[in-house]
Amino acid sequence: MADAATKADDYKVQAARPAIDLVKPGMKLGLGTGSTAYHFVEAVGELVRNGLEVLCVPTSEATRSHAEKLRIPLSSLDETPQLDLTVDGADEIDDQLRLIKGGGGALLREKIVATASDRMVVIADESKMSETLGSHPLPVEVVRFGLRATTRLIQALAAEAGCEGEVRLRPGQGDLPFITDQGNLIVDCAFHTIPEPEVLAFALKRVPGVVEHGLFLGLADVAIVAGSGGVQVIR
Ligand code: ABF
Repeated sequence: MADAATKADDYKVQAARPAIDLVKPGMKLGLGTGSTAYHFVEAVGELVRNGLEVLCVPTSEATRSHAEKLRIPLSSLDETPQLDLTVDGADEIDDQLRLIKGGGGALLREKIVATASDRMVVIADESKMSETLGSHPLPVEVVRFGLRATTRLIQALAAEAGCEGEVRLRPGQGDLPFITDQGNLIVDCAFHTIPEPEVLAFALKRVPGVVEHGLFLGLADVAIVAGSGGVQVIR
Protein backbone atom coordinates (compact mmCIF):
# COMPACT_ATOMS: atom_id res chain seq x y z
CA MET A 1 0.00 0.00 0.00
CA ALA A 2 2.80 2.38 0.98
CA ASP A 3 4.53 1.43 -2.28
CA ALA A 4 1.44 2.29 -4.34
CA ALA A 5 1.18 5.64 -2.55
CA THR A 6 4.87 6.38 -3.17
CA LYS A 7 4.51 5.46 -6.83
CA ALA A 8 1.46 7.70 -7.22
CA ASP A 9 3.40 10.54 -5.61
CA ASP A 10 6.33 9.94 -7.96
CA TYR A 11 3.95 10.23 -10.89
CA LYS A 12 2.64 13.51 -9.50
CA VAL A 13 6.21 14.85 -9.33
CA GLN A 14 6.86 13.63 -12.87
CA ALA A 15 3.71 15.33 -14.16
CA ALA A 16 4.59 18.62 -12.46
CA ARG A 17 8.15 18.73 -13.82
CA PRO A 18 7.40 19.51 -17.51
CA ALA A 19 4.90 22.16 -16.45
CA ILE A 20 7.66 24.13 -14.80
CA ASP A 21 9.43 24.45 -18.18
CA LEU A 22 6.44 26.50 -19.34
CA VAL A 23 7.12 29.16 -16.70
CA LYS A 24 8.97 32.17 -18.13
CA PRO A 25 10.29 35.34 -16.47
CA GLY A 26 7.64 37.97 -15.82
CA MET A 27 4.74 35.55 -16.13
CA LYS A 28 1.56 35.89 -14.16
CA LEU A 29 0.65 32.44 -12.91
CA GLY A 30 -2.36 30.71 -11.37
CA LEU A 31 -1.28 28.22 -8.72
CA GLY A 32 -3.50 25.15 -8.42
CA THR A 33 -4.59 23.23 -5.35
CA GLY A 34 -4.09 19.61 -4.30
CA SER A 35 -1.27 17.13 -3.89
CA THR A 36 -0.18 17.25 -7.54
CA ALA A 37 -0.28 21.04 -7.82
CA TYR A 38 1.71 21.03 -4.54
CA HIS A 39 4.77 19.81 -6.48
CA PHE A 40 4.35 22.57 -9.07
CA VAL A 41 4.13 25.19 -6.32
CA GLU A 42 7.30 23.75 -4.73
CA ALA A 43 9.10 24.02 -8.08
CA VAL A 44 7.92 27.62 -8.58
CA GLY A 45 9.26 28.34 -5.08
CA GLU A 46 12.64 27.00 -6.11
CA LEU A 47 12.67 29.12 -9.27
CA VAL A 48 11.81 32.20 -7.20
CA ARG A 49 14.64 31.40 -4.76
CA ASN A 50 16.93 31.28 -7.77
CA GLY A 51 15.86 34.75 -8.85
CA LEU A 52 12.99 34.19 -11.29
CA GLU A 53 10.44 37.00 -11.23
CA VAL A 54 6.83 35.86 -11.44
CA LEU A 55 3.57 36.99 -9.90
CA CYS A 56 1.14 34.32 -8.73
CA VAL A 57 -2.52 34.03 -7.83
CA PRO A 58 -3.36 31.04 -5.60
CA THR A 59 -6.56 29.03 -6.14
CA SER A 60 -7.15 28.35 -2.43
CA GLU A 61 -6.17 29.46 1.05
CA ALA A 62 -4.16 26.22 1.38
CA THR A 63 -2.12 27.08 -1.70
CA ARG A 64 -1.83 30.69 -0.55
CA SER A 65 -0.22 29.64 2.72
CA HIS A 66 2.05 27.13 0.95
CA ALA A 67 3.18 29.83 -1.51
CA GLU A 68 3.68 32.36 1.28
CA LYS A 69 6.00 29.94 3.08
CA LEU A 70 8.02 29.66 -0.13
CA ARG A 71 8.06 33.47 -0.45
CA ILE A 72 6.45 33.35 -3.87
CA PRO A 73 5.21 36.86 -4.82
CA LEU A 74 1.43 36.77 -4.65
CA SER A 75 -1.34 38.85 -6.09
CA SER A 76 -5.11 38.67 -6.33
CA LEU A 77 -7.34 38.56 -9.39
CA ASP A 78 -8.57 42.04 -8.44
CA GLU A 79 -5.03 43.37 -8.82
CA THR A 80 -4.06 41.00 -11.65
CA PRO A 81 -7.21 40.03 -13.55
CA GLN A 82 -5.48 38.33 -16.47
CA LEU A 83 -2.98 35.52 -16.06
CA ASP A 84 -0.66 33.86 -18.55
CA LEU A 85 -0.83 30.32 -17.27
CA THR A 86 -2.55 28.27 -14.58
CA VAL A 87 -1.25 24.86 -13.60
CA ASP A 88 -3.63 22.73 -11.57
CA GLY A 89 -4.54 19.12 -10.79
CA ALA A 90 -7.79 17.29 -11.48
CA ASP A 91 -9.88 14.44 -10.16
CA GLU A 92 -10.79 13.08 -13.56
CA ILE A 93 -9.77 13.85 -17.16
CA ASP A 94 -11.27 12.52 -20.37
CA ASP A 95 -9.59 12.40 -23.78
CA GLN A 96 -11.26 15.70 -24.78
CA LEU A 97 -9.62 17.37 -21.76
CA ARG A 98 -12.93 17.73 -19.98
CA LEU A 99 -12.34 17.60 -16.24
CA ILE A 100 -13.95 16.88 -12.91
CA LYS A 101 -12.37 19.04 -10.23
CA GLY A 102 -13.23 20.01 -6.69
CA GLY A 103 -12.35 16.89 -4.74
CA GLY A 104 -10.27 19.23 -2.58
CA GLY A 105 -13.17 21.69 -2.31
CA ALA A 106 -11.47 24.57 -4.17
CA LEU A 107 -13.42 24.30 -7.44
CA LEU A 108 -14.91 27.81 -7.43
CA ARG A 109 -11.63 29.70 -7.12
CA GLU A 110 -9.97 27.13 -9.39
CA LYS A 111 -12.52 27.77 -12.11
CA ILE A 112 -12.35 31.56 -11.76
CA VAL A 113 -8.54 31.52 -11.89
CA ALA A 114 -8.41 29.05 -14.82
CA THR A 115 -10.94 31.15 -16.77
CA ALA A 116 -8.84 34.27 -16.16
CA SER A 117 -5.78 32.53 -17.62
CA ASP A 118 -4.64 32.45 -21.24
CA ARG A 119 -3.68 28.79 -20.77
CA MET A 120 -4.61 26.08 -18.32
CA VAL A 121 -2.29 23.10 -17.97
CA VAL A 122 -3.52 20.11 -15.98
CA ILE A 123 -1.03 17.86 -14.23
CA ALA A 124 -2.03 14.41 -13.01
CA ASP A 125 -1.04 10.81 -12.48
CA GLU A 126 -2.52 8.24 -14.84
CA SER A 127 -5.24 7.16 -12.39
CA LYS A 128 -7.09 10.38 -13.25
CA MET A 129 -7.66 9.44 -16.89
CA SER A 130 -11.15 8.25 -17.67
CA GLU A 131 -13.03 7.20 -20.79
CA THR A 132 -16.28 8.72 -19.54
CA LEU A 133 -16.37 11.27 -16.72
CA GLY A 134 -18.32 10.40 -13.58
CA SER A 135 -16.43 7.73 -11.71
CA HIS A 136 -15.30 10.48 -9.31
CA PRO A 137 -18.28 12.11 -7.52
CA LEU A 138 -18.99 15.51 -9.03
CA PRO A 139 -18.56 18.28 -6.43
CA VAL A 140 -21.18 21.02 -6.60
CA GLU A 141 -20.68 24.18 -4.53
CA VAL A 142 -23.93 25.50 -3.06
CA VAL A 143 -24.94 28.36 -0.77
CA ARG A 144 -26.12 27.50 2.73
CA PHE A 145 -29.49 29.18 2.30
CA GLY A 146 -32.06 26.67 1.13
CA LEU A 147 -29.60 23.80 1.33
CA ARG A 148 -32.24 21.08 1.51
CA ALA A 149 -34.26 22.52 -1.36
CA THR A 150 -31.14 22.95 -3.49
CA THR A 151 -29.92 19.45 -2.65
CA ARG A 152 -33.31 18.01 -3.66
CA LEU A 153 -33.06 19.72 -7.04
CA ILE A 154 -29.51 18.44 -7.55
CA GLN A 155 -30.60 14.98 -6.43
CA ALA A 156 -33.40 15.07 -8.96
CA LEU A 157 -30.77 15.50 -11.66
CA ALA A 158 -28.65 12.81 -10.06
CA ALA A 159 -31.61 10.48 -9.68
CA GLU A 160 -31.84 10.17 -13.47
CA ALA A 161 -28.46 8.49 -13.27
CA GLY A 162 -29.63 6.39 -10.30
CA CYS A 163 -27.65 8.05 -7.54
CA GLU A 164 -27.73 10.63 -4.76
CA GLY A 165 -25.97 13.82 -3.79
CA GLU A 166 -24.47 14.12 -0.31
CA VAL A 167 -23.41 17.19 1.60
CA ARG A 168 -19.66 16.87 2.16
CA LEU A 169 -18.56 16.62 5.78
CA ARG A 170 -15.28 17.73 7.35
CA PRO A 171 -13.04 14.69 7.57
CA GLY A 172 -12.93 13.31 11.12
CA GLN A 173 -15.29 15.95 12.54
CA GLY A 174 -18.57 14.09 12.83
CA ASP A 175 -21.53 15.77 11.16
CA LEU A 176 -19.90 19.17 10.65
CA PRO A 177 -20.21 20.24 7.02
CA PHE A 178 -17.14 21.04 4.95
CA ILE A 179 -16.99 24.80 4.31
CA THR A 180 -15.28 26.13 1.19
CA ASP A 181 -12.93 29.12 1.10
CA GLN A 182 -15.94 31.16 -0.05
CA GLY A 183 -18.04 30.03 2.93
CA ASN A 184 -20.25 27.69 0.92
CA LEU A 185 -21.04 23.97 1.14
CA ILE A 186 -20.25 21.14 -1.26
CA VAL A 187 -22.73 18.51 -2.44
CA ASP A 188 -20.89 15.49 -3.87
CA CYS A 189 -22.91 13.80 -6.59
CA ALA A 190 -22.06 10.22 -7.45
CA PHE A 191 -23.26 10.09 -11.05
CA HIS A 192 -20.99 7.12 -11.87
CA THR A 193 -21.16 8.08 -15.52
CA ILE A 194 -21.67 11.47 -17.17
CA PRO A 195 -22.14 10.75 -20.88
CA GLU A 196 -23.02 14.37 -21.71
CA PRO A 197 -21.07 16.69 -19.41
CA GLU A 198 -22.22 19.84 -21.26
CA VAL A 199 -25.89 18.96 -20.73
CA LEU A 200 -25.36 18.27 -17.03
CA ALA A 201 -23.29 21.45 -16.61
CA PHE A 202 -26.11 23.50 -18.12
CA ALA A 203 -28.75 21.82 -15.90
CA LEU A 204 -26.72 22.37 -12.73
CA LYS A 205 -26.21 26.05 -13.51
CA ARG A 206 -29.99 26.48 -13.68
CA VAL A 207 -30.39 25.50 -10.01
CA PRO A 208 -30.46 28.85 -8.16
CA GLY A 209 -28.57 27.69 -5.04
CA VAL A 210 -25.72 26.25 -7.09
CA VAL A 211 -22.73 28.58 -7.10
CA GLU A 212 -20.52 26.41 -9.32
CA HIS A 213 -19.88 22.81 -10.25
CA GLY A 214 -16.74 20.79 -10.78
CA LEU A 215 -17.16 20.17 -14.51
CA PHE A 216 -14.38 22.11 -16.24
CA LEU A 217 -15.33 22.08 -19.91
CA GLY A 218 -13.25 23.79 -22.58
CA LEU A 219 -10.87 25.21 -20.02
CA ALA A 220 -7.84 22.90 -20.12
CA ASP A 221 -5.44 23.37 -23.04
CA VAL A 222 -3.01 20.60 -22.16
CA ALA A 223 -2.84 17.70 -19.71
CA ILE A 224 0.49 16.30 -18.58
CA VAL A 225 -0.15 12.79 -17.31
CA ALA A 226 2.50 10.59 -15.72
CA GLY A 227 2.29 6.85 -15.23
CA SER A 228 3.96 3.50 -15.73
CA GLY A 229 4.47 4.22 -19.44
CA GLY A 230 6.18 7.58 -18.79
CA VAL A 231 4.89 11.10 -19.24
CA GLN A 232 2.22 11.77 -21.82
CA VAL A 233 1.15 15.21 -23.06
CA ILE A 234 -2.48 15.38 -24.18
CA ARG A 235 -3.64 18.37 -26.22
C1 ABF B 1 -7.45 20.18 -7.18
O1 ABF B 1 -7.02 19.16 -6.33
C2 ABF B 1 -8.76 19.78 -7.53
O2 ABF B 1 -9.68 20.44 -8.22
C3 ABF B 1 -8.85 18.35 -7.47
O3 ABF B 1 -10.01 18.13 -6.74
C4 ABF B 1 -7.69 17.98 -6.65
C5 ABF B 1 -6.77 16.99 -7.23
O4 ABF B 1 -5.97 16.68 -6.18
P1 ABF B 1 -4.73 15.75 -6.20
O5 ABF B 1 -3.76 16.37 -7.12
O6 ABF B 1 -4.34 15.77 -4.77
O7 ABF B 1 -5.22 14.42 -6.64
O8 ABF B 1 -6.63 20.30 -8.26
